[in-house]
Amino acid sequence: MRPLIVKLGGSVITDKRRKFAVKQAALKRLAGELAAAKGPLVVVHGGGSFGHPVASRYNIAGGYESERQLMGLSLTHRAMEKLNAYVVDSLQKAGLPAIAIQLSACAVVSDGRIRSMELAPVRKLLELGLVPVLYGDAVPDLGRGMSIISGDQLVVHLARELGATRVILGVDVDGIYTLDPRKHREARLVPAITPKNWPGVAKSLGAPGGPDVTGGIANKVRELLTLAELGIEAEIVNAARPGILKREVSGERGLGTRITTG
Ligand code: ATP
Ligand code: IP8
Repeated sequence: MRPLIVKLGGSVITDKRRKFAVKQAALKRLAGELAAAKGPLVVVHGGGSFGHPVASRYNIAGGYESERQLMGLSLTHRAMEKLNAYVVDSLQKAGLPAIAIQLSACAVVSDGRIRSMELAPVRKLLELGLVPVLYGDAVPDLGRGMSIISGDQLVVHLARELGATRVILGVDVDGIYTLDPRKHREARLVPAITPKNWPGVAKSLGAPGGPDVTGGIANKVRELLTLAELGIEAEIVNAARPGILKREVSGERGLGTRITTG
């Protein structure tokens, strides 16, 4: 049951400039595009304007410092649950039997990294033909008390443990550029990132477009490079452009930035 893993970036399903603003139309379209996938599918989504502003306000990513963060952890998770409900609803409406999985109930996290995860239920869901939906979240952390696990780190862990056939990350730009394409007109799309050209590309990358507590685009690539080393190909594509995700889940390649070993 080797699944295809698709992440719907927070930049695509929410408006990162406005707190708790879901992009309903985009979500509906994306759910329809995902329905074109053949075979086992896992969907992961990011925090966008739901998880990030709350996590940032309470500095959850920095670990436990004071009692007020307890409410912060609770509120961050609740914000993510609300976004997740929109995602699951949309997938169901598109005919996909989606089911949410809560990260803090199955992952052991220490110092901001997933150390292990109970995946037997996820494997069984895939075997049955369901679509597990996971998301970046605020979680208890055995080292720091609490931390944030990004959807990107989660995708990489799942891909490794479930032996994914492929990983597709949908964002709101055409892939990875030499500079933030929203701020620099001279930014150029990088069609492929390898361990060899990564140090050069990494140097020029810009900051994320809103409060991002998990490191933005550079962190995304860093996580995906660890997968490439295991022979699992990953691609970052523009899911905000209608049809791109559908083509990718149908087997097309090279519509964005490929992360490979070269
Ligand atoms: P989330 O973490 O909430 O799931 P996401 O995965 O959709 O969000 P971001 O981490 O916000 O995506 O990354 C996408 C954003 O990164 C784009 O909107 C773009 O403006 C910004 N960005 C900054 N630097 C670059 C770059 N060098 N190449 C591509 N995008 C960049
Ligand atoms: O948006 C982080 O996941 P990401 C989720 O994939 C939270 O970085 C809770 C901020």
